[in-house]
Amino acid sequence: MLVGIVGKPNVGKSTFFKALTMADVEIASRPFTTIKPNRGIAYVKIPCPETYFNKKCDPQNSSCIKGNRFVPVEILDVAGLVPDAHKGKGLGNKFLDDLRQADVFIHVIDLSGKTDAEGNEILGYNPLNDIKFLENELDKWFFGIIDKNWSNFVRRVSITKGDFTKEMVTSLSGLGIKYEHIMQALSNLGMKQDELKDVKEEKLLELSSELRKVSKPMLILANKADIPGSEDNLKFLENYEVIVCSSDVELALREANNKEIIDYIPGEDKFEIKKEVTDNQKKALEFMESFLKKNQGSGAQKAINNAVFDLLQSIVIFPVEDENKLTNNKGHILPDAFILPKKSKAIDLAYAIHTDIGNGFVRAVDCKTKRSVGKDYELNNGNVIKIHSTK
Ligand SMILES: Nc1nc2c(ncn2[C@@H]2O[C@H](COP(=O)(O)OP(=O)(O)OP(=O)(O)O)[C@@H](O)[C@H]2O)c(=O)[nH]1
Ligand SMILES: [Mg+2]
Repeated sequence: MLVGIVGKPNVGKSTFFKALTMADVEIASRPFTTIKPNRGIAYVKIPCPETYFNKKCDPQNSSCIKGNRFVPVEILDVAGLVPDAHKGKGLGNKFLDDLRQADVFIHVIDLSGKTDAEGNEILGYNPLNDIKFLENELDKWFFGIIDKNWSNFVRRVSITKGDFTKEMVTSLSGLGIKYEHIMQALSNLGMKQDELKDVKEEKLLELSSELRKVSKPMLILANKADIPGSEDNLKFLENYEVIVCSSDVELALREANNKEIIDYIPGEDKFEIKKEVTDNQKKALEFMESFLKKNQGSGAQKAINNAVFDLLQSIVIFPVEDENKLTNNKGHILPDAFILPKKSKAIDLAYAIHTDIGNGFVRAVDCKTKRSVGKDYELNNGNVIKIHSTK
């Protein structure tokens, strides 16, 4: 699973990325600080089943802090996009190709309104402009790729007489477009599959835009909300669901936590001071404390969770090999956490663990209820599952 961070320059994309990954990346108050993409690992947060079972876990592919399991997802931070990027302005939009395989986008905007369309300092900029232009640039990017392939692919289907939609999936797989995305886009546009053959440019633009929306759903991160007056700009964004965030606060808290100045669990709306602090540190911590209280957290953890669990409709499952001890074959308790699509079945988990385990599937056990279940058992977020297999 890949989460892509997009937005105009100088809004805090790399700050958000750094806060989530703690990777050492460049941050500066000027446009185009990031040129080459930053790839890293962020973590979604869910309750760890160790609490339910009253057993201390020993995570192997994830980590656990005080009953909170943090499960890795890949995240990519790219250069800033400016209006008319598709015509080559700024750094152009070629670099978006790094995001072709992204499953979801987090669009970072500057809620404070202190950066213009190109990321230069200004006062009173309406952040609604950020949303409109970015959607347009992403659509043009998608259209550029789809349009380039379209005539070739219409010709190919007319020769092979193959299924148009299936051919389209093959031809667009580079953009991470799946069969169900095409069906969803057609349905949203009220189009039938047969109409695809005769699509003209204007309709193709519409179709590209719809495919962009369904194959890469996007959430809006209203960043820099710690800057006084930012909240006034929320009124411009009423038609959008946004997550209010201060990546700066999240980054400072995680750094203070790493230095053991405070005890902070990402996503919480509070922290504890562990050491004696200077007056300046105290002031900064008090400010951050009030930001967390007011916004139920910094917004950064909420954003990554929302992208993965709400927009992408994912669940986390904990497979174990020993259903009584809840261990793997090395004795690690609740070792792994797998991210799967919502409505996944026991058999899907078996295949996610290993093809052989899937092929040899006999039954599964839901370790919370101790119930034996079949391959069609629909999994729920947080389930702990043992798969019995002949392999
Ligand atoms: N007050 C405040 N400043 C922030 C926040 N997030 C980022 N900044 C500042 O905004 C400036 C730009 O941050 P970056 O993370 O480099 O922005 P970017 O979007 O990656 O910029 P480009 O790579 O140039 O596209 C820096 O001075 C950051 O310290 C925030 O939440 N609050
Ligand atoms: Mg950057």
